Amino acid sequence: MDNVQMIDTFKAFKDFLCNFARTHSPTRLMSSENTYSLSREHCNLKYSDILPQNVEGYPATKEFLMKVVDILLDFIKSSNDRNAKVLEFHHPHDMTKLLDLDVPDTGVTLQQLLLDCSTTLKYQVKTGHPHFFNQLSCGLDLVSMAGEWLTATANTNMFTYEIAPVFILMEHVLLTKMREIIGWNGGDSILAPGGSISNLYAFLAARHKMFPTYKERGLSAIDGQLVMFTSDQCHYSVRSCAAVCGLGTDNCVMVPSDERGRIIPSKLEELILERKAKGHIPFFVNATAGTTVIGAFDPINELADICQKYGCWLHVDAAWGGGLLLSRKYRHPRLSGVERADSVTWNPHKLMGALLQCSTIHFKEDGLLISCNQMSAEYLFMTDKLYDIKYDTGDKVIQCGRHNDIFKLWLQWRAKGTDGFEKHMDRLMELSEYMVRRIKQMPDKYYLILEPEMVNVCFWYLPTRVRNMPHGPEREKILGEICPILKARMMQAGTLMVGYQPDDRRPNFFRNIISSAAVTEQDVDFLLAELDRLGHDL
Ligand code: HLD
Repeated sequence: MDNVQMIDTFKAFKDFLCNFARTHSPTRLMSSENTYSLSREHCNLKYSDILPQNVEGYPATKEFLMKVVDILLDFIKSSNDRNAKVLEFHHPHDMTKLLDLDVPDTGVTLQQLLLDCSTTLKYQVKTGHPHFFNQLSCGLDLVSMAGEWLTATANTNMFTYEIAPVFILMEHVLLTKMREIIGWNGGDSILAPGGSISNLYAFLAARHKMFPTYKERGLSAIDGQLVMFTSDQCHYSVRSCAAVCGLGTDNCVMVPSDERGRIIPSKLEELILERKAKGHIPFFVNATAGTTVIGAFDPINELADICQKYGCWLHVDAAWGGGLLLSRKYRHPRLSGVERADSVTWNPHKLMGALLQCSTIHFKEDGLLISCNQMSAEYLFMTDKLYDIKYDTGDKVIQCGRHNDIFKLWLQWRAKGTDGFEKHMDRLMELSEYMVRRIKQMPDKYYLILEPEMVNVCFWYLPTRVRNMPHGPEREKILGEICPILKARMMQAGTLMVGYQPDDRRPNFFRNIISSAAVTEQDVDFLLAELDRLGHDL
């Protein structure tokens, strides 16, 4: 065999292997897999054949990444296809068998990685599907997603201006704008990994403001028992501040709420006085703007009066309801008085539809974040840098590394404009009002639990057998038992996802969330018809 023959034989063998790999892959699960096949030239390549390891590897790098993009585009397409399922449910035990999750000693080919990517998305719940109503963060805003793609590619840490100059300036501009929308001039803000951590930042700043030496002296800086107050409907992260920060959850006082889920201000005052009488130090009140389950808004002005009277810090947890600050129609009375707060949590990844995750915490007073959290690590936050070091935001936080959560929000805001966000907020509220109207038009099939203040629509589905029963505790018990069964049917059918939970007043009920730009009136009609189709015989 001469050299040419040998090369030909080798090429033929390589082609055979290539085709074999394409058709016999153990995770060959996508019917459209061939679309994701690399060219013959590249199908046996591995990570080391592309950039950065192989400086000649740009053509293969490009082909590989373009195929990844094809996989992502197909996922986006099917997320927006109302005939496609929201999910393909398998129990963990069965799902494990469908996947090859092993991380091998010897790495796999790029071709296998493409199959891995497509298999991963095949079994992922499509949270951007118009029939996904399950979480406060629903939907897939494609401009924000484009931003996230760019963020991933830029792959930078947000602690210093020197490695993230553009993104740091974007944070500065956008957070200033958000504070203006709250109603403040000046102040300070930071993006945090989620609403819970944002609330923790508020707690830390409040304690620092009242006891500036706590940072150095710890517990000995406080002569007495600190107490915080929040409603019994608040997000659990508020209580977790008391556990994490040394108060103990017994010193996070849960104030009763009214039948609409709003804190009762007179009860708050009573409880503050009760604790003061014991010699405790009330210092922090949390108002929730948009409770997680019911979507209730605490009366901020009334709480601000009480905080003023007793010298407490007022924090507004508007992680959920904050988006409504952008709507002239719905902002008042829900968020009236928010400008009187000392701090505000506001998550653009919820109602505003920014990609997960994007959570902001704002302070009326500038300088607190830095003096509270600064540790002055000399290897990162040198004070003799070439630029104004106030742009090194990393020392304002208790984390070190910070993910870039700003670009996706900035790009989305550029696309929509503030007006576009206002229209978006109004549309979500109108769709929720539409859902409430439809529910009221079908009293035999649906029971509205309360008039919503937000896009949380809480209701029971009434199967045929309970339709003639008078509504009372006995029927509520049956309806509560039905929720998990109906939810299981939804997930097994794969056509719909709506959440359910009990609360302290009633057994399980459904909580529908409309926070996706994909949802239309027809989708609301589909949701109600599908619940009936799946649940009438329960
Ligand atoms: O704490 C919660 C956060 C989110 C979210 O970011 O989507 C609770 C929920 O959602 C929820 O859907 O109950």
